[in-house]
Amino acid sequence: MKALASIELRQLNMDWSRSYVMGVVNVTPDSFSDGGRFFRSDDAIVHGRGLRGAGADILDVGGESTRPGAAAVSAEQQIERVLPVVRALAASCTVSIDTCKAKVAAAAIDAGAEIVNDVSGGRIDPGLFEVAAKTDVALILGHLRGRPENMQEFAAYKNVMQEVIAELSEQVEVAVRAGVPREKILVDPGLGFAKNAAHNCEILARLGELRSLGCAVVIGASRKTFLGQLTGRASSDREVATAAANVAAILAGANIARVHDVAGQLDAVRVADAIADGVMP
Ligand code: PMM
Repeated sequence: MKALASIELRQLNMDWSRSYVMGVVNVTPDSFSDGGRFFRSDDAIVHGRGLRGAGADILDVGGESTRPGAAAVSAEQQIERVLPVVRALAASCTVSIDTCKAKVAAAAIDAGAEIVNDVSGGRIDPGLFEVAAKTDVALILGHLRGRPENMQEFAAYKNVMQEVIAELSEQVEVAVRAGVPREKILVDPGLGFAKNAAHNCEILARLGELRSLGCAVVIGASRKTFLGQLTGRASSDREVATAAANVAAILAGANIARVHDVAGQLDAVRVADAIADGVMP
């Protein structure tokens, strides 16, 4: 398979010689996994700096919860929540903006974000492709069917990995036609987004197939519901389960792990990288 092109950002050169860790900074009152603990922007900034200190390569700032059934948040409200946080954190770390909305992406890029992380892969607001094309940011396209408020109604597949790859491939091509450089596009199979626990496990087992798209792969398993279903544990007690999923994902070909507990997951990522180096020539 062709080697992945590196993605060079202002403060980070992702050359894929190792895996990268993206720390989650939710500025929402209702994210399922950190329960709105960082809703005030000052708290979110302190939290983001802590994740950076713990070794995060990227801080993923989001102002809209995408948990199943979550209500949409207007672009204006998202901008009000995330902008001070993006501005403060981008001064010393690579920041991605977690949004499905073009207006929010544009405002966050103005404030210093260098990656747009869209869990809908541009399906909710295709204007996001033009914003990414004009600004030369990196773009993470996630796989989602429907919208966060109704996505679980669409969790039906004959062959989940094949369908995820086909649907992500369509979005990659739309992005390229809109002017986003192919080498700046990353893909994410969207664990939990229109998927049940069995779908998520099959995706993790077959993650290597996603590499056929020629893009770096992002994985977001951290504290998700399916890990609770597998272990019986509450979201605050899923770090071991998260580590297991991250190691499996990295050994199968993931390049970036999106996590809440950077310090803990960094250990798992480093071990997975060493094992991957050991078995891959
Ligand atoms: N999951 C959530 C939010 N953003 N972004 C990417 N790229 N991949 C994911 O799996 C993902 C994401 C939802 O989780 P949270 O509420 O714990 O942030």
